[in-house]
Amino acid sequence: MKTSLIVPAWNEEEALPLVIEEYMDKVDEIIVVDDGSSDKTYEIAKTYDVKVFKHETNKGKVSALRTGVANASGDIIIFTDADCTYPAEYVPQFVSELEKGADLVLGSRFINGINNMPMLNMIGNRLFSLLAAYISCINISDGQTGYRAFKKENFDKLDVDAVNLEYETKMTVRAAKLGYKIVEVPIEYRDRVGTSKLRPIRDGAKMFRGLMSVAYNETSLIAKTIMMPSVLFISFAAYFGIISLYEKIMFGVLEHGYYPLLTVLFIFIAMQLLSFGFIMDYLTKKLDRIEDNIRKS
Ligand SMILES: Nc1nc2c(ncn2[C@@H]2O[C@H](COP(=O)(O)OP(=O)(O)OP(=O)(O)O)[C@@H](O)[C@H]2O)c(=O)[nH]1
Ligand SMILES: [Mg+2]
Repeated sequence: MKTSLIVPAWNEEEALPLVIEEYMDKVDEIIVVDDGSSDKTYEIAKTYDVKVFKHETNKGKVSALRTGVANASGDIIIFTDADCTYPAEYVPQFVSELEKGADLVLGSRFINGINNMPMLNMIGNRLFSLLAAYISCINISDGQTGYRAFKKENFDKLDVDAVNLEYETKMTVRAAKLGYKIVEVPIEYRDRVGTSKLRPIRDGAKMFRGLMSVAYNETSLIAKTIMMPSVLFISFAAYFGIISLYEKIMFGVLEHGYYPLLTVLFIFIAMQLLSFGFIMDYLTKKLDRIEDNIRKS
């Protein structure tokens, strides 16, 4: 199968040449999309034997990825960043996993441990992965990774609504919700070359919103119905929790000694309902997917 590597690049004049040279003999075609850079990214890309596209203004990473896929001729699409963080050596493994039947291959930065990511990004990444794993009932260590591969024919299904770095997480959750087979390949994550484009708080907030919206939109009606009452129980928990705190702070002792117990109980019920709903959702989607595969074969 033919492989197309998509490299979205926004002001990456320092790192881009290294990325192109490293991947050159690992893939059949490299597509660089310059996302309205103000530095020499475009001119540098043009000096190589790769396809280069240019956005006149900065449109965001996702727009760059889409331009890349639209112009790719391969059957397999690989995404990587233009900052030299993702080593090219894993490409053959990605391809082999897809050939063995994976629908989405993720290069996981966390399976083998990582020590060169800033603390805040690290905590954010771990939290998002846990949350994504919880709502999609799958065990993934790195749902945010920018290094990933899939068959081009699946792109329409995987292409979620997003602008920047919330895209990857949403795509991973969508894939899980669709019952796709997701395989993680442990990778080494290197220090970035050039300056970071990530704004942890802003991008983190967007990622959280994205995750919630994809969780809502991709969950089946039956699962939503099961989970709906949890809102009620969370409200109860909040009510009793706030009163307990208030009494403790104002009077030092609790007038209603059993309120904290009720708080915990309601949180527990809400969690149970949510978990049950997510599992129901996972099972129905998985069965649909198995039926689909049987029909196709
Ligand atoms: N953030 C961002 N990245 C873009 C944009 N357009 C293209 N990119 C590219 O998308 C990739 C991801 O951006 P990075 O800055 O590496 O983000 P990150 O990997 O989450 O964080 P760091 O590697 O720590 O900087 C890079 O190759 C960027 O050049 C854009 O509008 N915003
Ligand atoms: Mg990066």
